[in-house]
Amino acid sequence: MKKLKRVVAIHDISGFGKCSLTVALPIISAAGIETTVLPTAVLSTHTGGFADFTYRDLTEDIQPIANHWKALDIQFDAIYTGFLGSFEQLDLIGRFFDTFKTRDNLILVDPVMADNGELYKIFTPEFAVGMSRLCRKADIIVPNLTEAALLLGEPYNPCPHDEKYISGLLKKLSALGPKQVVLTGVSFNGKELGAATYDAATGETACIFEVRVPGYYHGTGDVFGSALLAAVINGFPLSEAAGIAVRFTASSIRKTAAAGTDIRYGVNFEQTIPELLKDLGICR
Ligand code: PXL
Repeated sequence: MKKLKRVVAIHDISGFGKCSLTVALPIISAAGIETTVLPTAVLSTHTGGFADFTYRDLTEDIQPIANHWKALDIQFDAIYTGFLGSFEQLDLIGRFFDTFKTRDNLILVDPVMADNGELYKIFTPEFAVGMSRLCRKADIIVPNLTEAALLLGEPYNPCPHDEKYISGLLKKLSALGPKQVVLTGVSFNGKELGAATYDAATGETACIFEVRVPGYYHGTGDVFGSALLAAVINGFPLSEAAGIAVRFTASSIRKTAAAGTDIRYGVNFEQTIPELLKDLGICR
């Protein structure tokens, strides 16, 4: 039997409203990858559309947890970060990267902080600058278009875009440090939505689209990032991994729309896991 690959997922736990660790853990585990979790905060719900959510910041626990894992000589094939719970966590996670980065593993940073042209209310503009610094240490980053603009210190341009603009963004983001960039929420015509990829090693850019389902479904960035990482760890090249993640996310959204579920509740990724495993070549 081959040894399992191991990922550490560093995101919050939002108890209700599927996103962050409540999607990363099941999706990555289902793809046959051991998933260690480092929770950055515990909330009653995510912050996107629910009033009065509780918020327990776990900043103080990060370093002791990292120290314990280091003492146990735990190693990771990938480090996957998403929603960070405080400004201080940017530095702590940067240190975590320095401690657990090896020549063979990869760091995937999803710079979760903004969408639709706006920073999430709990973050400040300084957080975006700190996130840009953290992204320099990553091998792969997965920003949406709003996060891409913030990382580059540029104004946000709403959809639709053209190929020249997207390819320019991809290359500028890669120039920050990460060799591979996946931009989400890309659309050239408003009817189809998907992702664009850039691999600095080959100079290749690619775009993958599915028909857009109207409405802003919560947690889709985390569903996408988790499936992308699962595909990369399973050996798929970046553009193919992004295709797998786009199909998985779009199919999960379609099922949620068909069920008429509140868009704040998260998407029906659970019913789409069999399709993901087929796409990954794990099941027939
Ligand atoms: O899906 C991104 C995300 C993760 N975690 C929390 C959030 C959000 C987006 O709003 O609020 C707590």
